[in-house]
Amino acid sequence: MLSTIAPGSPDPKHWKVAALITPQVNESLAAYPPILRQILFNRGYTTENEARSYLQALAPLDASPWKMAGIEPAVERILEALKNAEPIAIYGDYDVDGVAATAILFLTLQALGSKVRGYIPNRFEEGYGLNKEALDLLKAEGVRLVITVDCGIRSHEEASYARTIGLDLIISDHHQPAAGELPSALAVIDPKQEGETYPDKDLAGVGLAYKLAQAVLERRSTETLRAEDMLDLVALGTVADLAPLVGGKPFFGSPGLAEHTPHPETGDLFPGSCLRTTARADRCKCHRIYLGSAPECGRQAGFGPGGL
Ligand SMILES: [Mn+2]
Repeated sequence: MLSTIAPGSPDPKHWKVAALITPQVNESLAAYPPILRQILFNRGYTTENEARSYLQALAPLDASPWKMAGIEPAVERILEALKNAEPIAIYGDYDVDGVAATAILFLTLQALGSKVRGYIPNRFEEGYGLNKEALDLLKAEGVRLVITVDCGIRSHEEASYARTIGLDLIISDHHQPAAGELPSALAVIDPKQEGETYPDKDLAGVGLAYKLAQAVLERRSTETLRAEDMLDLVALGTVADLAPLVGGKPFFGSPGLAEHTPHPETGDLFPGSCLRTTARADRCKCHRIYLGSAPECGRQAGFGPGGL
């Protein structure tokens, strides 16, 4: 009863207590100490196999990029652009997830010999997401294919506009689509779209960019870059975006942090060389990314001129 709370006293706490492990799961996780069993259960790991691959940070077997809706037509179009040497733009976002996602596809397409550029909209002048002026600018530069990362799923009007000015658009975004129709794009990759059966619905924008890069590199490999070389960027974007570290993400996080491949080439791409900061912070842990590299990267990205 509200009247029982003295004026000025803090609101009473409302604890949300997670469900207790079921006897059946308790039995199948018997190899682990009780407290770990309960934590595993709370995170959705209910069998010995699932628990082991989670704890060992292995990639889940069912996480092939080809299981994602939109990947196949997206890869087809990217390969066509590579074959015809068409200029490609990666249209990102100014937050850490968006910048890291842009860097992943930039590095991938650059390694495959593409004329690729990153585009990060200016936080203050352009705001979040696709905008028509930026699309006009890219078109005027000769870009034929625009790939969004971490944005675009609600840009219905801009997607139609891209079509009218002759730009092909691939949307990759992890945000919730609006009810009803998806934007009209050549391909839409979003684990939250209706009918999507891909198991990990909580990938950050950078996780989706990685999945797309992985699929492209499976079809057109190069000696200069492996998808796994970019796991540090996946770790950075995932942790910064507070995406839950379940599903395929421990796999992203663990080798990414352990290998920590520097990407000096991305340093020149983004304002303040924010991604160099990440490369320097070797042997870092999630909390060091979250409290160290990510805020620095976030502070520096998005304050530069739109377009980069
Ligand atoms: Mn994001």
